Amino acid sequence: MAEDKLTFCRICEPLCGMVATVEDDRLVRLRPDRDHPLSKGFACPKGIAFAEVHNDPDRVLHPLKRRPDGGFEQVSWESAMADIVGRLRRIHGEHGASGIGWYFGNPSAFSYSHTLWVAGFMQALRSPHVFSAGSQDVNNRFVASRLLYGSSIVAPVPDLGRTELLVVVGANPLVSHGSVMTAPRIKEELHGIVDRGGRVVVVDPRRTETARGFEWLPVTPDGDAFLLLSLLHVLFEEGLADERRIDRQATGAARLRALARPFAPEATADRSGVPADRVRALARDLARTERAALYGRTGTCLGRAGTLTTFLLDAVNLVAGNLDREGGSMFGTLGMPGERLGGQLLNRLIDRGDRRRSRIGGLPSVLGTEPATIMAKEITTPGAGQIRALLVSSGNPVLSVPNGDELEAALGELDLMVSIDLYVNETNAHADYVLPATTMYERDDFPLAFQTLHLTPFRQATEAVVPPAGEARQEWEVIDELMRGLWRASLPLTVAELGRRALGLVGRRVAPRLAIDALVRLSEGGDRFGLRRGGLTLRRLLEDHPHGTVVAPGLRAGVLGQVVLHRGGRVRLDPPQIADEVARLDERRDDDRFPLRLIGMRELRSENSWMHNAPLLVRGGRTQAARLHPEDAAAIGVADGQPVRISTVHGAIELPALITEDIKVGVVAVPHGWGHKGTGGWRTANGAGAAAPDGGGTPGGVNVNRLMSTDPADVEPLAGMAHLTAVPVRVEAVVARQREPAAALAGD
Ligand SMILES: Nc1nc2c(c(=O)[nH]1)N[C@H]1C(S)=C(S)[C@@H](COP(=O)(O)OP(=O)(O)OC[C@H]3O[C@@H](n4cnc5c(=O)[nH]c(N)nc54)[C@H](O)[C@@H]3O)O[C@H]1N2
Ligand SMILES: Nc1nc2c(c(=O)[nH]1)N[C@H]1C(S)=C(S)[C@@H](COP(=O)(O)OP(=O)(O)OC[C@H]3O[C@@H](n4cnc5c(=O)[nH]c(N)nc54)[C@H](O)[C@@H]3O)O[C@H]1N2
Ligand code: SF4
Ligand SMILES: [Mo]
Repeated sequence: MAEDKLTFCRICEPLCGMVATVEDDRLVRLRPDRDHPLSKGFACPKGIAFAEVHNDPDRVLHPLKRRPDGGFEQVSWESAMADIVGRLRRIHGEHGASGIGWYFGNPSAFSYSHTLWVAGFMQALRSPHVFSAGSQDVNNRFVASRLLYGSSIVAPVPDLGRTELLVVVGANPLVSHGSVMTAPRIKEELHGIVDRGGRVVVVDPRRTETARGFEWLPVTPDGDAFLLLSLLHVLFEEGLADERRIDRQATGAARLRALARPFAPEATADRSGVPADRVRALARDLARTERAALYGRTGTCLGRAGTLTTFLLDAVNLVAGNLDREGGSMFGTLGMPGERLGGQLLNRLIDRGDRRRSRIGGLPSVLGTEPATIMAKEITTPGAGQIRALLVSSGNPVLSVPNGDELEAALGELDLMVSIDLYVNETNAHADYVLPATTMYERDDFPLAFQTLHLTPFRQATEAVVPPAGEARQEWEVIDELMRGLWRASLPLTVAELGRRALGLVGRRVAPRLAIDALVRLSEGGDRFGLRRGGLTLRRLLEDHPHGTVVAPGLRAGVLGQVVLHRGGRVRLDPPQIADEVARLDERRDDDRFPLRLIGMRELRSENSWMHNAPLLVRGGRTQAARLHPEDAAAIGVADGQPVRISTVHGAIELPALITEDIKVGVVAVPHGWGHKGTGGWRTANGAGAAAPDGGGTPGGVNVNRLMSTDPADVEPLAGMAHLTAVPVRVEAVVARQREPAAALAGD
């Protein structure tokens, strides 16, 4: 019998409400939840197509073990776990904790139990080698926040519902649906700004889907720091800075002003690609519009100076008088008693881990994770601290981190590799074990990581809507078993384990949902453990509010004193690290061999590397193509649909050109997440993405990250961010002779 169950999507950050139709414990259909207070019946194609992922015949449903001939065979959980624990013990004995590494990918952020248990495990093990998708995504945000606010975990969000001027820098919310902010129906939110008589300006090298709907301000890739310094220059020098608010909210403004002084718009136009008069006009608008906000995302994170750029975005908001103000850039809080103290303790813990420098390259850690760019070298470089065993959960770093070829080769050198995933992908194709994970609809959940990023404070939790398929298990259960196996084998006791013993919890599972119940009860709308009658508990949230519940009508202004942990609750505008980064801008040199700039882009029907196996998402013929301006195409003599070769010193890829006026001259845009070359077990993805008119595409697409550098000198120094946008490249037409291998693969 069919039954509808209420839940929510956890592929990307809007967390849209979903109705799952379940028949005999099988998920048969997903549709948007019309009664969800925020998403109100919206879901994107990926959210709907997830039913195909869930029921994918290529999904891994049993533990797989590598056979000597390289293939996989099905084994029992018992034998897999016993072998893994035994080998980890041996490696730990011979090489110490730092012989063991863990990479956890993007989907882990959407599972509270997964995140908490990986962190707990690696903390207990005390290995420095924890890696995540963060160093390819957002770690610069955490470091900029640490400098500005004294807290790594504070991030402002643009108050879309009340702003009159939104400046989007390096984000494409009409496709990505918004990131580092949770705002379902974001397209409507943006149109709402214009309907109220306001404006949306999109600063991007490409006239994106978002830019096309609003005002496009083209920028040179990686020119943002120059543009932002010039905005500050104009705000200060034209007397537009909101001095009263600055005095109240911040320290170090005089130094920031001095830092921005040499960056008059006339002096930076060359570097930012934005004409001086437009910069001056924008600065004036930001200062004079009552409610204005600047918002930046991956386009501002993945260049050479992501921490600086993110720092400057917030600084412009503050100096123009738009920080911590309705309609401006605002801070979400949990509304918990003692939240500031809790933040202080948490940050102290984070800081302790983050003071470490990596063995290779001496790079910083962020939230306890090292830059994934150096993961391959940490595996291949001999000496104390060399990684011998790697665990990968919900990640596909061969396609997502710089230089996938180097990483792939490195994986072959490991003594043990274990992955927990839904699929055999291009990364865990090299594993000794692939352990089957539950999908999001087979686990209970609460979006822990996104609680303070909601533009409308909101709580929703879900139970699993179906039992695990096959022998799939939740990540935390696997990790729990690993931990118990290792400690039973009497690894040195850690503080965490001593705590467990003291609490009499030895041999007992502490379910992660206990922690979530406490958070729901203590935060806004919660029952405060009985002090507030009728308030939320996790159980009430699940039973009485299956569509979720809004806990406050909007974000509150005037919370800066609470969220900022620097002395006096004031934002710090003059950290020396930022002055150093500004000085470093001068060191940028062009290389005539690589005259174009490569940028990334996301596609509506992809989610990084992992949804190309869903027939609904790849139907109709999709081509992974390189967007190129007609002038650049003419210069190399390539016509629309014909193949181009893009190269750097690190590698080369070939894919069809898509010639378009919607990109700045000198810029080429290529989507990431492709490059399914048949090593992974996803049969549809391996053939997708090649539908160019003349067959110039490669089935499975190509991995753009083959072009990227893993030289520690190319890693952003403050946050260890990978350099993935504004990458200098050469683009050439592919002559027929050169492209035989691709053509052969395409079968023509
Ligand atoms: N459909 C879909 N949605 C997704 C994802 C997906 O793969 N597909 N991925 C999810 C994930 S993991 C994330 S992190 C978010 C990301 O969310 P967004 O950051 O909003 O997504 P992008 O489309 O990568 O937008 C980055 C924009 O920056 C521009 N850009 C590139 N270089 C520069 C530069 O130097 N300066 C400026 N100003 N702009 C630049 C690009 O042209 C692009 O438009 O999206 C999430 N949502
Ligand atoms: N050039 C370039 N590279 C980029 C980016 C870019 O903009 N340009 N963006 C970067 C960004 S923002 C990100 S977030 C990274 C993503 O990088 P990764 O996280 O390394 O890769 P994904 O492609 O997201 O792969 C996720 C894996 O998790 C599996 N999975 C999905 N759901 C679950 C689950 O519930 N449990 C488990 N155990 N597994 C699951 C999928 O099958 C897939 O194998 O890519 C980064 N790489
Ligand atoms: S935008 Fe799409 S993928 Fe993202 S949460 Fe909503 S339905 Fe899921
Ligand atoms: Mo991401």
